[in-house]
Amino acid sequence: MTKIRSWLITGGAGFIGSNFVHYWCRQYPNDKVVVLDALTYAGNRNSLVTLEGQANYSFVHGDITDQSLVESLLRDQQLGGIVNFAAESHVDRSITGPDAFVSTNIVGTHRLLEAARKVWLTEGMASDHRFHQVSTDEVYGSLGNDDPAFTEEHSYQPSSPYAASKASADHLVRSYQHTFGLQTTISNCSNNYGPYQFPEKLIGLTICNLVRGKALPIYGTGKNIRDWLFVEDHCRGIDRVLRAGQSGGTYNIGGGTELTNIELVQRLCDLADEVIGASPELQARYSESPASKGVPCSSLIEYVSDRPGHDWRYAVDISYIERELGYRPQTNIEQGLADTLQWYLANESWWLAVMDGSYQQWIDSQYATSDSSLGNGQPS
Ligand code: NAD
Ligand code: TDX
Repeated sequence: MTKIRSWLITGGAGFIGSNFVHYWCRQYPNDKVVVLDALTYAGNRNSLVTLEGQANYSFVHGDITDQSLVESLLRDQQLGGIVNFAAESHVDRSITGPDAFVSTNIVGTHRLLEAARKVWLTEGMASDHRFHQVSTDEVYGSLGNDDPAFTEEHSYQPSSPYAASKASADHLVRSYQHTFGLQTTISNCSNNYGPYQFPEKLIGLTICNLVRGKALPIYGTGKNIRDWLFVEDHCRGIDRVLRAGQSGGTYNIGGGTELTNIELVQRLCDLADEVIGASPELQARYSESPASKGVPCSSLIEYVSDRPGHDWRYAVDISYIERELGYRPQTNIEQGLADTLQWYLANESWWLAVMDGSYQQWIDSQYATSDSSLGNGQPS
């Protein structure tokens, strides 16, 4: 069991990071939490606004590639743990602009490791310390329909620049544990969904588009499969790893619900038809939604060109973390989707504010330049 009570949470203004900061401050109100975030397009300080002013919480606007900043935070604030959520996280963006992925995901992780090594090991500040890397199942590559789910022993076969950058970071983390004795853990999780997700990923995008009567783009055949994990379950999983995981350990965290993309979008459409259809207040607020006009939201579904190199299927085997640390997801997909839809319906000001002009331009450019010759990512 860890004795660490003071944490640097990098990328804490992003989707999973902000959910984790709320979770941690609720669970462990006496712990010190310092958030370091560069506030890229995906970072939003508003997601943490309810914590502002709390004695044990502080926010630092800065970059994880700034090693001297990280060193002084660890030293001056006497921080014994780092949980690294900071990343460029969207696969589509890694295809159009991989440089930022190399800089933040690889170089940034390396700078954090160096800062931790210097302050905790060389200067000897923290004999009990922990560097936790939040990683992804995408490092393992793509599965066929009948393949067994990814275990921790699965070889690394990343397909996209995003996945390759996360794989590199994982290797660096392991090398610092093996070579220098830094106490590290890694968790590789499946697709998260829930509140505060920037609406460029499938679930957030689908909800924000269907309430505005905008197209719901489905890449390729829509038959690619993802394993969906409610973000609060992910936070619980990381909690287990931080408190009881072995240094040098890797833990897969999955949600246990595999769906094709089209099944998932259809479920969200059906749910929105029901929820908005039953509420005159929501119909007035979201008057452009088909659900407000008695038309199914699924009428907005549009099949578009596939993502280049699109991984076919992800599925995570959670038996190791279940056996070792007692982790199990607690939120089933019905409840998780219903809660997520309710959150976006109630927080329109949050997602309208994050979807600024530059984001909309980027989305528009994706569809203007999509190339149908790139294949549908089905396994051969
Ligand atoms: P996100 O894109 O929503 O948030 C990333 C955060 O990192 C933002 O707040 C951003 O401002 C910050 N950031 C980016 N570059 C930075 C830099 N150089 N210095 C400091 N801060 C920086 O991402 P997310 O979906 O919350 O993902 C969090 C982590 O979980 C990432 O490491 C991602 O690879 C991993 N992950 C995400 C998912 C998922 O489904 N979203 C699944 C598996 C793993
Ligand atoms: O508009 C869309 N239409 C569509 O069909 C979008 C945005 C996505 N998709 C498809 C592509 C994927 O098969 O939906 C699936 C999910 O796509 P994303 O939400 O972009 O997630 P994915 O590419 O699976 O990667 C996610 O999970 C692993 C996160 O973005 C990563 O950060 C994480 O590591």
